Amino acid sequence: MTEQTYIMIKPDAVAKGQIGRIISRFEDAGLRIERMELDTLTPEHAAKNYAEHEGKPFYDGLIDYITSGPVVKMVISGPNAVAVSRKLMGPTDPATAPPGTIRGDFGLTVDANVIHGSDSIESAQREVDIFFGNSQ
Ligand code: DAT
Ligand code: MG
Repeated sequence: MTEQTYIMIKPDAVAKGQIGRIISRFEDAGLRIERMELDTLTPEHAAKNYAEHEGKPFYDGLIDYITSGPVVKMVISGPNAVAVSRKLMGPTDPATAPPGTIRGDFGLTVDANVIHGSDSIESAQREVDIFFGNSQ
């Protein structure tokens, strides 16, 4: 089933010049880029995106990091786009993400883990609306 998902290349990867190679992973898999924008997140947008993590020990650092420089915001679509994107990204911590995954190949530590991708169809709809919708 064709789905949409929200993908965001994080500030560390943008700063390291990895945008093109990361986008290629999605295109190589056959997924389609529907929307794309380079942008620096406001603390308000960052807080909305990461509301589920509020109160956790890493939350303040996560908000500081994700607003620290430009990110690439994307809407990506295709069959099973949510699950396929999560598979291409790999596990949350680049230290344990296998080679061949985006986090395994382009990152080192969990606090700067290269990329965000929605974890469910519901999250994807919410996140596309936060970053590309009228409520932006
Ligand atoms: P994911 O991004 O794989 O969905 P998550 O939703 O559990 O992972 O966490 C959101 C982000 O928060 C994650 O991409 C990086 C950061 N994070 C998670 N756990 C962390 C930790 N133990 N220390 C530092 N940052 C962490
Ligand atoms: Mg998550």
